[in-house]
Amino acid sequence: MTKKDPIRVAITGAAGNIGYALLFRIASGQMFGTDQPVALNLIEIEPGMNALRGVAMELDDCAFPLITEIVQTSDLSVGFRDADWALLVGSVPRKKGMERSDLLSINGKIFVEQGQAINNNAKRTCRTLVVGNPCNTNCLIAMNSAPDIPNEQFFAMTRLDENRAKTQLAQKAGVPVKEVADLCVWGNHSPTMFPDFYNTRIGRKKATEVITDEAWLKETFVPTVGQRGKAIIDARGASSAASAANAVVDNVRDLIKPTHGTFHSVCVVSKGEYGTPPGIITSLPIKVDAIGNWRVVEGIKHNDYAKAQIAASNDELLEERKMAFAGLGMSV
Ligand code: NAX
Repeated sequence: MTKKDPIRVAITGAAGNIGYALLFRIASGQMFGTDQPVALNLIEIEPGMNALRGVAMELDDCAFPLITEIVQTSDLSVGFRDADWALLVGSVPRKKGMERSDLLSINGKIFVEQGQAINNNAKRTCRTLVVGNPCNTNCLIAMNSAPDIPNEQFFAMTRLDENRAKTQLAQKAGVPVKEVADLCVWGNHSPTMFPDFYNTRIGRKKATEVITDEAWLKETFVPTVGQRGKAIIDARGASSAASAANAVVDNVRDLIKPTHGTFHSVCVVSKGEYGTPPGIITSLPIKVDAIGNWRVVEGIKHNDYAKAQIAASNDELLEERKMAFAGLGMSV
């Protein structure tokens, strides 16, 4: 067997809650495969560096056979150097008294710097997945700040929303979650997202043939998925971490191997598919072919209700772009 070169993965916010749940899964081979060596570039801001040292010590103490190197840094040019993947998890949370426009522009600045650092230091083939919120707009800003890297290599995460939605439908239908497929969450990773139950399959049937209570689907299922993050904070006193890390693993794994028989929700740059505004980062149904190229699944039909839901979420993304770009002096 030939020895594989390591995949270099840069992770921001590496000492945070999601980082702590994510690193060990990458290091154990769950993201790239159990025969794929991995080098980790762990990036934190200066106040997080001590905690990061502790996390790196724990990674050492696992003696993971796949790990070839662990870099710890607050210097973005070191952190993104030669990266094959950039997982942008760290961001500034919304604090009391902060307007949404403030949050967008504070994070906007971070993602300008990170996009530029990816552009100047990572491999040309580097793929970037943005998790830190507001993830769609942060991804758009990073993408626009990295002109030498193709736009198609930038993604933001709605996979956690897809996973949440699948489980809600499976529990309602009383079937194992693996029976639920073709569930695309459309739009923004925010409460306006639309988990499209009309085109979802449960087993061999349409979800709406298995769960015939359309009022429950519209009035309970859709808001439950949209508000799930808040429900977890209310119950746990902390935001989703292990499930978010799990979604990052699912998302990357399903972008590097061919998709068979279904599709997944990924936020990608719109080319106007399904009437979405071109140029924004919006969640669409994505399939990956045998040579690793992704494409938007065609031919999905939406009724007027679904169209209105998707349009409202994309309008919110246009508004976010307007606010963030105004704060950064960027133009569309
Ligand atoms: P934490 O506050 O636990 O950790 C964030 C870490 O990022 C901290 O260690 C902080 O020092 C670091 N950080 C902040 N700014 C940074 C920068 N400029 N460069 C490098 N590191 C930086 O948050 P955590 O629970 O890990 O969540 C991280 C982000 O994920 C948040 O923005 C959160 O809103 C977002 N989420 C996104 C989800 C999604 O589905 N897209 C779901 C889960 C989560 O809510």
